Amino acid sequence: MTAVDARTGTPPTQLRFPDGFRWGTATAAYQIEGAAAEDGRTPSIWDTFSHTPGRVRNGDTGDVAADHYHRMRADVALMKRLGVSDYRFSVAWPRVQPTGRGPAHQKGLDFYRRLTDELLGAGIRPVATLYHWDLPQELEDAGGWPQRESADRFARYAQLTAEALGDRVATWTTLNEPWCAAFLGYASGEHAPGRTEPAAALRAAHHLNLAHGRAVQALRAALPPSAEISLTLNLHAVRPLTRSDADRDAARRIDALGNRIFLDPVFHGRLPQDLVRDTEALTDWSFVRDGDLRTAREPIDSLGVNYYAPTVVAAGTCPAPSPWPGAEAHVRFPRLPGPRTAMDWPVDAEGLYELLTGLRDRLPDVPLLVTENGAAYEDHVDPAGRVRDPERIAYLRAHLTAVHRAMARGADVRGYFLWSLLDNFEWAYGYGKRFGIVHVDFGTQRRTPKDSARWYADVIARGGPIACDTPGGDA
Ligand code: IFM
Repeated sequence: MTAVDARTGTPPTQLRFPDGFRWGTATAAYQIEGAAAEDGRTPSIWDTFSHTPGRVRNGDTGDVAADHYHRMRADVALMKRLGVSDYRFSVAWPRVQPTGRGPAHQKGLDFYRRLTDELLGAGIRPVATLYHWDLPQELEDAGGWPQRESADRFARYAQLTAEALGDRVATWTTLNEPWCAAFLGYASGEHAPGRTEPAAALRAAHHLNLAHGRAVQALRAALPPSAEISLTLNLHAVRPLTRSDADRDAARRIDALGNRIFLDPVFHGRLPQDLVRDTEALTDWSFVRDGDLRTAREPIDSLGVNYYAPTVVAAGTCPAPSPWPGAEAHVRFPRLPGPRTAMDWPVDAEGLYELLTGLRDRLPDVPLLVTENGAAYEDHVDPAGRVRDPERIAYLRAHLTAVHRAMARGADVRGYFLWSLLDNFEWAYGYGKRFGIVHVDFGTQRRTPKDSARWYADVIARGGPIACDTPGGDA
């Protein structure tokens, strides 16, 4: 941390977020819980995928993960020490409704009853996500998200979960990052279930929107009127490489496939017409039935935004299969110079500012939560038992500064959830990428708070970080 601003020579600015701003951490069930076959849990698409040779680096699976299922109390105690006000976790569908059909499974629900009791006892508000990618394998065997039935099944699961936990969970998110579920899962095949069927991916996206709307209806019926219902999207901060018409058209295509394919149905009850045109060689969209878009537009109380890096787009081509059905012949994603995280993602806090101020303009009446933001770096416990992660602190400081700046310009951001509390199973990358502010030794399950954990606790205690020197980064 600098004593004076490098450019102006003035003392650093202490940013203050408003009272009541929600300071949280986030995780997801398959990434941390482990206990994959315990207490009646059945396999999800991620169990199948991770056990398929060649799908996940190093053959890693979520069988044990961070063993949170057995260490939940200690993990909540860690969060209490951080001082977070909120904890965003996901409920494992195959734990609470094994096979995705039939009645609720009480033993599975009991884990989330214990977790939420523990959180409430620690003064932490539980924020439950219903779907963070663990579709019961039986539902994939029946066709998965490209099949309409999955939306019906999801609504029923939402109802069962809300009936069980609605007395203690006030904030609910239907889906996490449906873009990843649809396009990494069914178009590029990088994620479970690993299919490379671009037309099916577009069907999946529609059925995820429908599932969201049906789940909102089920949640409203099961929860008290005070419940907050939300959806989390990994919106793309799309930037054309240049202002040329060709690059701008490439950016338009990615904005349609990455953002408006969800925003337009959910907030306006319509499909983007340019998307329909762009994808006409793949589908006529006749799977969209009367009333579906009205259902998808069921009102919600806030929008969750996950942001890691911007998406810079130019006219060109990209190799298929890609997560961009119908766009491969029109777009490329140039690699820009500058700092990168261990995921090889650029560090660019300006993208978060652009995203939040863009949403202020696109959806002026919708409160926002930053439901994920964070970075992976190569972390090690040093001989003194300390994990020094200055790059992560710089990343977080820059992004929080961007959030603060967006709020000062009218973006209605109500909270920030750092991804992630713990090092965890980073999907197709396995355990090689560490996003946690708490280091996990996956051999011993020992937890070591990193320097960033202490830094975040300090930020929460002060109500904000020291601003970084430059708007877009921490140079
Ligand atoms: O780990 C993931 C998380 O599950 C969803 N959002 C992005 C994170 C980092 O890749």
